[in-house]
Amino acid sequence: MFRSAGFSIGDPFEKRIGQVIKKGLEKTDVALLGVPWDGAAATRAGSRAAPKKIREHFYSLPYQGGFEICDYGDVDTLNGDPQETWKRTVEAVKLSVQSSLETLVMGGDSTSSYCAFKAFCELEKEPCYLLFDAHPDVRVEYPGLTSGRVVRWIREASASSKIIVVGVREHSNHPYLFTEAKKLKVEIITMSQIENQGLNTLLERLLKELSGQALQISVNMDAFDPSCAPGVNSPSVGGFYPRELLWLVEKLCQTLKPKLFDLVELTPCYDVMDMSALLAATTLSKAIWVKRA
Ligand SMILES: [Mn+2]
Repeated sequence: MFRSAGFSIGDPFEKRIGQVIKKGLEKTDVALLGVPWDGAAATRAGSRAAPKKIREHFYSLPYQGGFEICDYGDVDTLNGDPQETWKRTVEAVKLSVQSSLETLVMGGDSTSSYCAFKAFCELEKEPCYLLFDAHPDVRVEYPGLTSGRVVRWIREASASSKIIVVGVREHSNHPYLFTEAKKLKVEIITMSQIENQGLNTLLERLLKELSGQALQISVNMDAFDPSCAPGVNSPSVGGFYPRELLWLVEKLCQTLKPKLFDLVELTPCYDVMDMSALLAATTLSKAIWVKRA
């Protein structure tokens, strides 16, 4: 007589992720972890609401089978206390990576990705960091907290890790940032390069550069074009269309099997009819590579 909350489709042959996902902190194939914190968002705040919003859509996606999934919940973040929040995030991600084959982290601002990387460095020697982002995030200084320095911090956390940022738009970044990236040995692949060379060439290059190494993949939602993902902290036109980046994420994850995947800077209060939230949830689903026989 009653239907469970959140599920309006009653097809008995269908299972949604929300119907099979476990809760708590048990050993699992795929772990889901939220970081509801946006204290470093210098422009459009609101990504603290992202984990809740992404869950809503992620739980409603059809379960494809072949893996166990467990929702570890959200990090107990502290509004106004970045140091303690980051410390807790590092600990939570570390525990999650140790308890699963693959951890999916839902930010939060992009400092969630930095904390995830710090945790990963405690478990793996010089892990690679592949980021999809419109910006290189290597600012030298900035008044107050900003997510615009995250890639610089990642370099500081690991001097020799391979760091690649894909999808950067020249028109949204000052030229000095490209010089800084070079100094930091951060490889930048711009959207114009991708436009010229095509997606297949990009995929081949990334697979070649990253195969056989411990890897974290991060998707900043501003990597997508704002026409498809308006609900982000720092929109930049000329980005990936959903089909392109979903395809790349799926191919990369199936082959490289990253232990850690994060998605950051979805800002639900700037979204239009949840289109960015649904895209975020779908991106996470494409990142799942665990497949049991
Ligand atoms: Mn960005």
